Amino acid sequence: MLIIGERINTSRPDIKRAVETKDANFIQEEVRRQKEAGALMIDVNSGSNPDTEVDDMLWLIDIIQEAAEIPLCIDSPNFAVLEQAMRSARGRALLNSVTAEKSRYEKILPICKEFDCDIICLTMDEKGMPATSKERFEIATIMMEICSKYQISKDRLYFDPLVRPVSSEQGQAMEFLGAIKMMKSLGLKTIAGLSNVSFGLPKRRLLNRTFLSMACSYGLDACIVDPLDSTLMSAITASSAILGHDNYCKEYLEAFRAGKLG
Ligand code: THG
Repeated sequence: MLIIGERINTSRPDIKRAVETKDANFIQEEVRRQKEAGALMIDVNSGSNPDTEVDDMLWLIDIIQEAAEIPLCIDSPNFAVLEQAMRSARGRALLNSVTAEKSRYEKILPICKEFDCDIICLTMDEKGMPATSKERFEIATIMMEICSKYQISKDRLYFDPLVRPVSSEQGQAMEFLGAIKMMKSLGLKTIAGLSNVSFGLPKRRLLNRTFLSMACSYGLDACIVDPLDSTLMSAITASSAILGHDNYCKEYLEAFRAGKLG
């Protein structure tokens, strides 16, 4: 499982404050903690203030790269932010994200081609976010065709069927999982930010980790999560053992010995 740390996001008040006061130490500590907890990549989102999004993103990238050797997941709907961020990112960043909306992919896919990077495709189009697994899957196949016109191979793509809160629409979590299953049957890579599932409910972490375990069994390849949630990280390790992805349960046992199973 590719674990992407979600904490560097200006929608979180502590991060917003650190960006406004240019508190580099705070950000760098958050990066080191996520890496230490098992994040393999760091998501960076500075979208809470659109007026300063580009500058904030470039500042964040600089100080994150000063703190740790870890690939970045550049998280913005804004093409100008994505382009400038890709220029500053060391190594190969993951571009988060593009959709099947023409006005967006026309600008963003050429950047992916230029930087030869992996890219997250959100399964939404001009009509918005689809409700069923079938519609999500259909948008994914359309996006695959669009990307192939830009000579971007499907191995570069991670499809995100978009998690919606179970509190407002009870069928949606299963529609999401059904979409993962259909995508995996075509050999596509899948990704999700899980924590939307628990929006509006108490004990969010219980829902997040239960949903993540279920998504693992449907073949989810990557997730954007809080790696400091040790019970969630433990659920990933346990799921991997149960699914037969962990030979001799080596990683499970190592996590246990390191005192990491919560
Ligand atoms: N798909 C893709 N990118 C994404 C998302 C997605 N990027 C943004 C988001 N969703 C994933 N990132 C976050 C970052 C922070 C929070 C949720 C998702 C968040 N944090 C709360 C906090 O820190 O206060 C609470 C977390 C908790 O209760 O555990 O809400 O879906 N491609």
